[in-house]
Amino acid sequence: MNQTITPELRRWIIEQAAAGFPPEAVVAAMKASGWMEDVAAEALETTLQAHLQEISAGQTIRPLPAGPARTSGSPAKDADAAVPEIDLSASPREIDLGDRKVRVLAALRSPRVVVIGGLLSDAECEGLIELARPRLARSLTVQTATGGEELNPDRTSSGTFFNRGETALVSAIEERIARLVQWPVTHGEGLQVLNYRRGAEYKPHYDYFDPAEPGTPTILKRGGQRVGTLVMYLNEPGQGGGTTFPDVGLEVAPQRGHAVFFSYARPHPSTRTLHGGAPVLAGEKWVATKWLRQREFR
Ligand code: PD2
Ligand code: ZN
Repeated sequence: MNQTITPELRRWIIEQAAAGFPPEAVVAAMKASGWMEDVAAEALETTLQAHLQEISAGQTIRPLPAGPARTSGSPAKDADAAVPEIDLSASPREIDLGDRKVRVLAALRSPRVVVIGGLLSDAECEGLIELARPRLARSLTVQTATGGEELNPDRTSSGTFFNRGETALVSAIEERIARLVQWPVTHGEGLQVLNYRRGAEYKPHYDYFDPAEPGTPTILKRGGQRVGTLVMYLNEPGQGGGTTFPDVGLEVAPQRGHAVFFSYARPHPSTRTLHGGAPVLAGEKWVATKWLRQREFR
């Protein structure tokens, strides 16, 4: 079957989303009418991404809620669909963040991935590692079944969290990130620093909280969903340790001071933001991760 996105299908997808149907329901309806699931998910994602771009470019005034129907009185720009975003509208090679100029090394539209060079100086990378080293503990992940935390065998790194603004260095980095991704400092979780030894990895996962898990509503009370991630490389492993995006066959090489940013407007695999930390084959790997929430994270 030739499965192309016709204007009629595009209109239908937008209507479904505008009526408040969740992405899973739209994909299920497309599957029921003969679409293959991955093709349907991709059609949904590209259509909604393009529609959001049109809205922000002022080409249409039609609001488009992604997920639950809008409650009256909420702002015209759909808060649920808003995501952190690096401004690439002028195809910049370099972005001046005030205290530092960074380079745009590569960008992908779907999934939204941007690779940034020179976000952190060598001294900042060293500084974060030395702050984190004495407080490393085996990494926990948020347990969506309960909202608590658990040791996760898929994640063999050690790590620690900093409070937002915990030191002047942490604060300067957080403010630079906020300017880069145009998202308030207050909407970010505390920086997490991770250390992977040889053989350690972080198996592919999504960073958003699974809406189907019973613990998710509790987690979402604090700042809503995660909508974006910035992974910053603090050193260079001898070999391995790239950040992979299996859905699109992308691997970002860990280079000191560089960062990979990705965003996800919906907590759904159609965002194609499945990603992992490939095993470290030689040496060790240090990263700092900033997760961005929909709303203020207190
Ligand atoms: O260290 C990484 O490359 C990595 C990969 C996947 C980090 C994260 N996820 C994360 O911190 O969420
Ligand atoms: Zn991750």
